[in-house]
Amino acid sequence: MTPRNDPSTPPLSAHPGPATAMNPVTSEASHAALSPHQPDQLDQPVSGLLATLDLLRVSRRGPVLHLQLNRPAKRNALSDPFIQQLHTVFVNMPEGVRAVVISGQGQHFCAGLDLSEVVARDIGSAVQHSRMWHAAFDAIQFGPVPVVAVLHGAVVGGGLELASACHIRVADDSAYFGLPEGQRGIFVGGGGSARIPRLMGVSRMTDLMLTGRVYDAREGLQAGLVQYVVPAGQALDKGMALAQRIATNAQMSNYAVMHALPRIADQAQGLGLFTESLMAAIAESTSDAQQRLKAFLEGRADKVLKS
Ligand code: 1HE
Repeated sequence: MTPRNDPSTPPLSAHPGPATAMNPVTSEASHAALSPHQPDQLDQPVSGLLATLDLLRVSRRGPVLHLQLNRPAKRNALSDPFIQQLHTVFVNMPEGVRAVVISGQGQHFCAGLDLSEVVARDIGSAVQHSRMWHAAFDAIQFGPVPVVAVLHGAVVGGGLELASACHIRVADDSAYFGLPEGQRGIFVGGGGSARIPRLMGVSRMTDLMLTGRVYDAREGLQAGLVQYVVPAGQALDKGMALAQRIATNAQMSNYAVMHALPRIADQAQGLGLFTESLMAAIAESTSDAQQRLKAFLEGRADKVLKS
């Protein structure tokens, strides 16, 4: 079986010309994916299409692709080309990448929607604008590989929507979370109403939107917005280490976690259990799974130990 990317929307390439969507998962795990964490590896620049994206700084550390939001003068506010460039990356994932880290340049992760671009739109184009964000963020959530968001400073509005499309969120102590749409006279449009309540519940999101309440990093952790909080300045190291670890998993297992788990959670229990049985059978039938199981039974694999 060769699973494919979910997003059916064509790539919103910021560049003319065909964008080649890679096949995200092969039936055989690459041995590159099994290479151990190498903390001394340095970020390498990428070449080709991804190197031409001016709003993202893209580099690679072994199997991990690092995307830095690169518009610090505007606090990484998400303009239309910014959203298109993010989408382009996830439908043009370089061969051998097994996990992605997204972080922000400057003092803040992301100030959300570029408010200077919000002009009076007719209803049709406003819907299209929101759907463009949906397509890009779906390409992240249901894309080829797991994504770790590294958060610091402001993570607000569309910035929180972007973070919520990622699979793991690591915040440092400087991070704070808000949804100022209410104050701006608008509504979430980047998938926030679907994703954020799944992390912290409708009532907490309602509070943030109605009252303008801002959570600090610890409150974000307690609410379920982030899974890790580390001291200021350490989130990138932590996020990178997690991504390197994720990259050593069997690709089909990662695929199942990203694509099957959230869908099963949305299904009635009977449907979910049936979906689970299919996904479990697919995962354990890969040669990668067979090799890993054999390695454990022969005493060649790590045990699960208390950390
Ligand atoms: C921006 C934006 C932006 C900064 N769009 N230009 N998002 C918001 O409501 C958050 C608005 N931004 C802020 O509250 C603050 O800028 C921050 C707390 C994020 C950062 O403050 P600070 O003091 O570090 O920076 P600054 O001086 O406010 O901003 C620096 C520049 O970035 C300045 O431009 P400059 O030309 O005067 O230097 C700002 O105008 C610009 N800037 N944030 C445009 N967001 C799909 S729907 C999603 C809906 C939403 O995301 S609503 C939430 C929008």
